[in-house]
Amino acid sequence: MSYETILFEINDGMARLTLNRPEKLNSFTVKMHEEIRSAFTTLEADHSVRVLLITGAGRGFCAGQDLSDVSMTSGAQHFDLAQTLEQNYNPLLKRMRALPYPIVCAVNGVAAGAGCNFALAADIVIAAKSASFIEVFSRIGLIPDAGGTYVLPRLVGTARAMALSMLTDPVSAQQAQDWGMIWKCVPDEHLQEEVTALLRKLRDAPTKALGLIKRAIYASLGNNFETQLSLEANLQREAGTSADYKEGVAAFLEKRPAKFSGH
Ligand code: LHQ
Repeated sequence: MSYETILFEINDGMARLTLNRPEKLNSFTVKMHEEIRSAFTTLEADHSVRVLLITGAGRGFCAGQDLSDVSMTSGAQHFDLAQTLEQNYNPLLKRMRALPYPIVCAVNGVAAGAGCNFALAADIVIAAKSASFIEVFSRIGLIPDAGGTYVLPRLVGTARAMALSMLTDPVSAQQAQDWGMIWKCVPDEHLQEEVTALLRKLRDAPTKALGLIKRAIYASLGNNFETQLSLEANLQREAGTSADYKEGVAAFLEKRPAKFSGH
């Protein structure tokens, strides 16, 4: 299928979704949401995929909601923003959580508003040194959405989450790395090669285990210790029945590199 606002391809177990409205810093429109939905439907049906990359075309990653897209932001007095979130953003964030393999976000430039929180919803975030993260919402009288008020305090603590949301100061990629808001930041000229290496490593990993790790770690944010220990036991039971567990142990004992199938 060909798209107008995104690029989407699946190759060799690796899926790549590129937000592609560079002249508007890849801000979200209704059309872009429709196309992302369609890409996710493809991803959910294609069991060959073992890792997803999300990135942006051009100098920005994503400037959040396109404020000129009247179908979502109309100046009409009674336009219901909750409806826009329930229809477009929230289902996307839930689908990202539910994908049973890692999502890497390569933040190539500014990530603002819903674009910032969309990036932070990925499982591993790597950013170019020149990129920045801005919880820009209160500049236009809104609160952080797209999961921001959930994920941000968990990543950086309430003090920073509060100030970033109220003051809307940009966070540099370096600062984001130092605060533990993202996995790492790399020099701009190394982003592509670092991302390619990361994607290959994740693609060749025991995918089933990575999917279970994702479930366990996200569940831990809402669980108490006892519940989490039980969950670990259950998920480990599942991991222990995988072909990749057998292969991992055999490869260790035979002193050879493991060749994981993802099953
Ligand atoms: C844009 C945008 C943009 C349209 C840059 N829209 N054109 C959810 C539910 C429903 C409604 C409301 O919101 C939400 C969630 C949200 O995401 S709310 C937050 C929406 N986003 C923003 O408020 C960010 C607006 N953008 C900016 O503040 C700046 O563009 C940043 C700081 C991201 C980057 O600044 P610069 O690097 O100086 O770039 P620029 O401002 O010159 O932008 C380049 C072009 O992109 C420019 O167009 P032009 O035709 O003048 O070249 C901008 O108008 C356009 N653009 N963001 N969100």
